[in-house]
Amino acid sequence: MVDGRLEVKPHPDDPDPNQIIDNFPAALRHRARITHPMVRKGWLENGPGPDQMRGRDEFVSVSWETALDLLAAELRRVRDVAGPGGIFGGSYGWASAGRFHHAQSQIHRFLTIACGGYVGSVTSYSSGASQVLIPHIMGDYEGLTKRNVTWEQVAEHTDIVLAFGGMALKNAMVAGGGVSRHVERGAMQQAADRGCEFVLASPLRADLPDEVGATWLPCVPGSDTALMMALVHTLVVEERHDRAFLDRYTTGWPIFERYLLGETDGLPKDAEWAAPITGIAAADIVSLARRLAGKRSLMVVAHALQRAEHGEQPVWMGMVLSAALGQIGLPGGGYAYALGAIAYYGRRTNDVPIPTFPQCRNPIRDYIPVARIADMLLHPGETYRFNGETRTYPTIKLVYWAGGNPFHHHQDLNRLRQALAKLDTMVVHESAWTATARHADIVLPATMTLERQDIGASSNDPLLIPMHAVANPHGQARDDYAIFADLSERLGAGQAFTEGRTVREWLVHLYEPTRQALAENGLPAPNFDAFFESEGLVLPQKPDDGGYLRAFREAPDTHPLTTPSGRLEIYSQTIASFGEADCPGHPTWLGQPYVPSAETPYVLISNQPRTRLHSQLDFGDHSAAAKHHGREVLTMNPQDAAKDGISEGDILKLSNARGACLATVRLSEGIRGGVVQLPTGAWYDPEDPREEKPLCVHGNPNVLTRDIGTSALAQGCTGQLTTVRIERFNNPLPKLRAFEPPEEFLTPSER
Ligand SMILES: Nc1nc2c(c(=O)[nH]1)N[C@H]1C(S)=C(S)[C@@H](COP(=O)(O)OP(=O)(O)OC[C@H]3O[C@@H](n4cnc5c(=O)[nH]c(N)nc54)[C@H](O)[C@@H]3O)O[C@H]1N2
Ligand SMILES: Nc1nc2c(c(=O)[nH]1)N[C@H]1C(S)=C(S)[C@@H](COP(=O)(O)OP(=O)(O)OC[C@H]3O[C@@H](n4cnc5c(=O)[nH]c(N)nc54)[C@H](O)[C@@H]3O)O[C@H]1N2
Ligand SMILES: [Mo]
Repeated sequence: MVDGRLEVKPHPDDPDPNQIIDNFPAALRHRARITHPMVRKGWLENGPGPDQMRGRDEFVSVSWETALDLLAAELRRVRDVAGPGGIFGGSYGWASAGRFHHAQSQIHRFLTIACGGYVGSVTSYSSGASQVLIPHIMGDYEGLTKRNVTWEQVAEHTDIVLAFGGMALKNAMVAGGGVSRHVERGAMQQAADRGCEFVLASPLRADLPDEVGATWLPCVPGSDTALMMALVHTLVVEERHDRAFLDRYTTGWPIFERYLLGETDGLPKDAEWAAPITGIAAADIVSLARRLAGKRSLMVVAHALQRAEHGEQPVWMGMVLSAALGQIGLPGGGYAYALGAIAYYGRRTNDVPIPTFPQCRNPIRDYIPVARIADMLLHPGETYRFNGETRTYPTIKLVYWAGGNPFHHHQDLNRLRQALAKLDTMVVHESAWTATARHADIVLPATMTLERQDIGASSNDPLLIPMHAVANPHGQARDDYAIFADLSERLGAGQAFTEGRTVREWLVHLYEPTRQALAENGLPAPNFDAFFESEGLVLPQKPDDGGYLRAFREAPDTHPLTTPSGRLEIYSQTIASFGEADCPGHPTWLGQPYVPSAETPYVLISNQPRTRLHSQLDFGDHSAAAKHHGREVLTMNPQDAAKDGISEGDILKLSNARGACLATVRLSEGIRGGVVQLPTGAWYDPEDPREEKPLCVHGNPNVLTRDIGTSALAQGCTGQLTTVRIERFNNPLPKLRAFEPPEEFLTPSER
């Protein structure tokens, strides 16, 4: 703190600091922060039950005592009438960097210990399709993303990088648990200086940094599988594919090859076939295939590609392309799925455990694939397919959220509002008035990272960071831990939840396994106090050994993959056995799900925001500075704009059958024609919340996206792409209220 004002600085050793941290100073005491426990008026007056007023009602400020008494009684009621299986505690979200105050761990531990469990969720919004697919076809998902080709290897060994969806520097600014050094720009620059060629297949040129001088293939969104097939087709017909690799390390190639060559369906997947689908000239595809062959090539597939309908296909086909090139398992070569998407990829892994708050084993075995929440609430008791099983949606009475923002992460927000109306009760811990908080019945103000002590750590970053409280809690905000401790007390499980420890005592306790492992390895192992007073502790890391793919390449018989065949599965017997309707048994072009029409002529990309982490601190200075008239900025190609009579800076209305939002427009030659891009993260701000499909006046793309799974195999989120209509908005600009606690929210003393 300097003169009472918070100053934030990057780590002194960071070669390429990010500016997202500039959101902190203004956010700390912003009026969007929640100051008191609040209860929705209708819930307070009428008690729990389905209510269309959720998100449309007023709030009443209550004391902590009252809020916790009401909530404990409601949790007891739900547990008694529905059992813990009536509570949804999936509570998906990134929360904050500290490992003790990690909200997901806190809420899961609380629900397990004090409520007897909860219905949870599996997989993530990040990689819902690949997390289910990869174990069937390659093996361990974590190992593939976190212990595979590193930036060090790229800098030193790679000859050609083909990145589908790119490796945008904006994305590697962040990592769960924190990141001490941003190495991505330097590593790519070093590779380029050495002569490594970079090729970007993406509708957005900014998906690779200018420094690497990439060849840009501005492909049609959703068409990557076809592009990859045409590359492999070219390799095969020109006999440039690595037959020996395919024979030794893969299974099912002959089945796939027949499909590829058109022997099964009469349709060769060649460059001529792919050109109109992908928007990339056949000659360019053929030339690229030739440049890839016989070199240390690295295929990168961004998470984004699988956050779309049929999202499994490009991930699987990316593996097949890499296998056909024969470089998997070599330094700097093969398949680096999701490299660059988050700063904990492409790094070495730590060789000692990092602190983890124990969640305890949830006795309720029921769960949903995380992105199916609205389906679950709208269709209790109905069946759905997931990873080869037919499952039944549970009947949920109460939803409890801490550390996530479904009004950021979920698709088709107007449908989500309908789903939430079905609940008896919705509880949210939040530090700010997100739309999720506004749709809750009980809102409990939570502290921010800057207001509490913690330990920052990530399994792929060597720096263990003491996190000191630099400010007092805002208003009456409390730590999630303190809230859950008091609730546990009321539910007769106080001691079991806290184990009698204060926050400081927990930090000491959680630090101990790391300290012990350091001591056992004969390394400096400072006690907790010494660590906490230090600038941070550098942890030992495993060698850059290429992980399980390297081991498999070197000795496939003694280090088989964990797939059923022990090999890379180009054809998966397991997936085929689930049935064609779930997912075909090998990568297949299933058609383009995002076809522009007269009604919705543009394909919308809603990707990760450059100026913030998801929706977090959207009210901070750095995020605010990038908006225009307070609205999120849409990027559009100048030719498209001219055709539609749109000029730079205009206010636009984006709409489709699901909803509508406003945005301002920036014109750029760096985006493919027919495609527009609006980042995620602007807070949902309905012009008239009473309407069924109100206009979001701020620019949240999830009012437009479709709430449907990637496939019946993985049921992943499909938020990245949709189709929209765009027109100039000529009405007076509606007022922004996303960051205003409406007057009704004020306590009598504040009025
Ligand atoms: N259209 C579209 N949608 C997408 C995506 C996309 O590409 N396109 N991407 C998806 C992806 S990859 C992801 S990971 C999700 C991200 O979705 P989320 O992780 O849900 O998004 P965040 O904004 O990080 O939400 C975290 C919330 O937790 C709160 N919080 C932070 N720390 C604490 C704490 O200590 N305690 C409590 N109680 N609260 C805290 C923050 O204020 C914030 O509101 O979005 C997904 N949604
Ligand atoms: N600054 C910042 N960084 C972040 C995050 C954040 O919120 N802010 N979130 C983090 C999280 S949780 C995650 S999971 C990762 C997500 O990592 P990704 O999902 O990979 O990131 P996105 O930015 O959503 O998408 C990357 C790019 O893919 C391109 N793309 C979209 N659709 C297609 C397609 O069909 N084909 C091709 N070839 N390209 C396509 C888009 O142009 C987009 O810019 O990012 C992480 N990094
Ligand atoms: Mo994510």
